Amino acid sequence: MTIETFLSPSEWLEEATGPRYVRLRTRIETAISTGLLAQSAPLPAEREIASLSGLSRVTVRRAMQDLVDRGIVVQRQGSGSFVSDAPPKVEQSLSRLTSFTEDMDRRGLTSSSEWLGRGIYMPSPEEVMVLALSSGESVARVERLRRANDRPMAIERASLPVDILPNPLLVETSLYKVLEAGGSRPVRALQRISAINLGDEDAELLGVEPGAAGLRIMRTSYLPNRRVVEFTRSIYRGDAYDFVAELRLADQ
Ligand code: 16G
Repeated sequence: MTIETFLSPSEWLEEATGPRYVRLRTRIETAISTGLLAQSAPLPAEREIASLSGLSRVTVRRAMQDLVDRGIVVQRQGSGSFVSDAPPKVEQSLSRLTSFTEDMDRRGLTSSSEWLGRGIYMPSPEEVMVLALSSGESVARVERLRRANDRPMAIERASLPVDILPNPLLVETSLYKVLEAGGSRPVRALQRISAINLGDEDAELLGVEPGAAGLRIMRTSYLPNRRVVEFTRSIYRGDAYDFVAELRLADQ
């Protein structure tokens, strides 16, 4: 199928609900996530999309603007619109303790994970120290490549005390959901962010050139009783996230 036939309304426009520009945006997103439109592929011109879909130019422009705002499509002066080859840019608040799944849901993106490791292991000295493990105690690890709308965003390696996560295999989609079900979802976290250049292996997993810019994020999360519940080392694609912090004058 070509993108032209895909955008010609047989039933898709009437079957979907919501404002028409959202229906068109979703249709284009589907074309991208199913691979009909590859990364960097050109999109038909707005005028052409309007005549293919029977929607007005205003509606098409609005849908395109939304795709551009979400980082899914890029517009180049004089040469038109293209599917972005970067993952959708996600604005992440630095003051809310949320999970990857929740962050993506809130932005209308579908999260998925590829397992890099999951099980009970002998802890490293760093894990023993940060998680305050006693000698001989094992550690639960949940290591994933995380995707948004099928695009790699981050490599995440979470370590937890075994009594908090006795069976890491229970984590299928969201770690925080499993913790919540067990009454041990963290309520506070400290996060340290630093800039890095991606090594060969991480770059390959994230689908970028070796040496590309990335962010290393270390999160230590706590239960209400101040016990450390999670120690996570993540590596994000540098072009995937915008971190936003709200700043206030002291005592305000
Ligand atoms: C976020 C957290 C990570 C946590 C994960 C749980 C950062 C830098 N990291 O990605 O520490 O383990 O969410 O996500 O934000 P999940 O519940 O979707 O598995």
